[in-house]
Amino acid sequence: MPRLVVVSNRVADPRKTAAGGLAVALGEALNATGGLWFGWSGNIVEKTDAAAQAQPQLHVQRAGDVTLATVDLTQEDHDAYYLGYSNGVLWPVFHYRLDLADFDAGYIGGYRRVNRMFAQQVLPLLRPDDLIWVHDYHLIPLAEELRSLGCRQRIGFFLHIPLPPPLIMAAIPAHEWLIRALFAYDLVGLQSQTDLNHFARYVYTEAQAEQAADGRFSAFGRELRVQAFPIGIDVDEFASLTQGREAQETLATMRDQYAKRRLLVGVDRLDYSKGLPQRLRAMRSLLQRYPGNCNSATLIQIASPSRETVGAYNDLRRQLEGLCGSINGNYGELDWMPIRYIHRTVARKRLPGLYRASRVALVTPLRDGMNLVAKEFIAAQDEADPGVLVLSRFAGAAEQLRDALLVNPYDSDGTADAIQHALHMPLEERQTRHQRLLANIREYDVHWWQRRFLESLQQ
Ligand code: GDG
Repeated sequence: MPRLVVVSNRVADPRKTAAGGLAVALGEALNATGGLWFGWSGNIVEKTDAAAQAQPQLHVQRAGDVTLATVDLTQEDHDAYYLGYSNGVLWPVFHYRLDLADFDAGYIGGYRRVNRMFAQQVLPLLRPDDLIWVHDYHLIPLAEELRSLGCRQRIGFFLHIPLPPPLIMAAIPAHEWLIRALFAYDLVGLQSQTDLNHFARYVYTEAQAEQAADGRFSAFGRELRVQAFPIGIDVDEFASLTQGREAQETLATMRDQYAKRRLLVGVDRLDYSKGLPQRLRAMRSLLQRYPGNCNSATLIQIASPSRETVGAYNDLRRQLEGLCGSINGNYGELDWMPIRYIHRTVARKRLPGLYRASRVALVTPLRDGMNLVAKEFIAAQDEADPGVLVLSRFAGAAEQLRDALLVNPYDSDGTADAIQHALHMPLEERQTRHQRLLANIREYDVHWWQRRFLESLQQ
């Protein structure tokens, strides 16, 4: 197996469990080949005259057999590349939120500049037979930049977020440039069949692609393979976290506090793609339409802080605070509140205990590439008495997890009906659904994802 080089916006030390399943899986692949992981250090440096001329300094660190190489960003590059183009244009548009996109013409220059700088910095670290795997929307033009510097190695790209339909994509002024840049890769991986269909429609309608056979597309005078590789979790790692001390402690506390009540759980980054206001409205509708849940059902919603310097995220935070206040104010009792909203990050080791204590998980994004929380909830359940997953049909995970209760998150009454169904589902049906869901996430786990992508890239 050739050496693996991973490039992503951020680099994580794969030996730390806080890093999560993706870092662990990439770390495993990197470890197997003594690989290299390159990306932004997370540091922002002031631009000095000297620094403006010179290339940024490379920080190199060993993590077991893996080399971690990172670079700092200047404030200006960070604002244009990360906040501006990646999270102010690509993130909202790829999640169908044209209303939230900020098409400031200045951002794209920073996006290109940082991609070029990444290419220049990583190039001298490469060996001739390396396999390069680039991750996510921050780095779409990286292969193009590497090719222009003479890089001939195989380069694959995985998009973790959805690829929108052509007419949504076309709202981005540089949409053709972005799709053309994908054609500098040897392989592009997407999360779902839906994303793959969108890509095919785009290249047929907007780029006059000639024909596609077994995932091959020709356009812009080049050929590219595009396939769906739905990402999974490390089911065994998550199941063993569930048996850990922190998770068991959390489970015991939750069971104790909610002994006679029903617990629902939501765990998300505080992001407008996750459908949080709609979820709270569905809870309100549940209390209105099924008053038996008053004084009984509680949703614990963890909303971990994310991208707080982007304006839309602050607006969302205020909206959630208002909704929680009004629902709790209207329905709460001296000893019961329908919503427990926590705007903080909870330790990863505690999450399985919270999932296991909950009868129902609400995973209701308006659009999501995959959604790993849905899979973590399944992995953490007690097979003898499992909880029920209520899942948005707009999450990539809905293509695989057909035994969840699929909902339209924009329809708060319909979602409330599904929650009521979930809360009262007989044990036998819960077990049957859970067995099938668990079999699915076991078969398509994160190791499968990583292996399939790399095998395909090597072909
Ligand atoms: C992108 C795509 C795709 C969340 N809050 C806390 C916490 N988390 C962890 C969860 C889960 C992860 O973060 C979130 O993963 P998701 O898949 O749900 O969503 P994104 O962050 O948007 O990820 C997504 C994914 O990439 C992978 O390809 O599935 O569609 O948008 O693991 O558990 N972890 C801890 N505390 C928290 O408060 N420790």
